[in-house]
Amino acid sequence: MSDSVIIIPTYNEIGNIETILNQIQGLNSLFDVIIVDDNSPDKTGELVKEFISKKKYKIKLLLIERESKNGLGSAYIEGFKKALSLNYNYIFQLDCDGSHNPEKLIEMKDSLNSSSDIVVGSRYVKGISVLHWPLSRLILSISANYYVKIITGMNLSDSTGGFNGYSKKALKSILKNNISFQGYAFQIQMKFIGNKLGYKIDEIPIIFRDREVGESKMSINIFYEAFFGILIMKIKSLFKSYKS
Ligand SMILES: Nc1nc2c(ncn2[C@@H]2O[C@H](COP(=O)(O)OP(=O)(O)O)[C@@H](O)[C@H]2O)c(=O)[nH]1
Ligand SMILES: [Mg+2]
Repeated sequence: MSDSVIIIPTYNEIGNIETILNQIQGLNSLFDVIIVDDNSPDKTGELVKEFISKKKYKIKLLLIERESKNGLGSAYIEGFKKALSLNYNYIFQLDCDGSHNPEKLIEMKDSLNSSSDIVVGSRYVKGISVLHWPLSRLILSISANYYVKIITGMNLSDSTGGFNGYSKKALKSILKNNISFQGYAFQIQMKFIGNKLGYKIDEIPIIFRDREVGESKMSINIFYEAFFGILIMKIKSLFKSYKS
């Protein structure tokens, strides 16, 4: 067992799951993987089960199966809790769709090991490193990040991204607080609480590529949740203290 684990939520990622696991296994450093699948109609979960039963991978691979599509945030919470119960020191998260290059995990782990408690893979820390996204989606993402910066006061250039890592201590205390969001707001809320609790956040430049296989689960509801939810989260934070 490695001291590090990657949580990967999946919903209809049959065309991507093998590629990402191959990439993770090919890294020079050892990372275990926990997949959280929401009973994907395309049978992503079944394929992972087959990988496990046939021992296709040398890395430790775990599958959490949930009954139905229940949102990214709650999938991550289940994966994070499992990782903490297994006592991993470093817990990472990334999308299954090829947008996040696992090679960056080595640098992210170094950061957690030496100087930070939370590490954020950032598309906007060094200009804009996004490939193949339609201009409309890029503008939305950049505007969202400005909005979050203004509302929350966090000094982060990419708070909506899903390529992040946490030390065991930071993750444990963040999860003691109520994490209520599901989409981009979830990614923001995790960092917001971490920041409130005084954990050191390091941003590492990443190159983000749009998925080539499968479909995005981004929806207008996820956008609304982020837009209004973050505002409410900020107002509530003025009257509450966070548990560490
Ligand atoms: N388990 C689970 N995974 C999800 C859910 N929604 C999205 N995902 C996964 O979360 C990751 C990011 O989702 P994606 O659709 O690529 O969002 P986008 O990158 O914002 O367009 C992918 O690995 C998806 O398969 C969900 O409700 N449940
Ligand atoms: Mg994606």
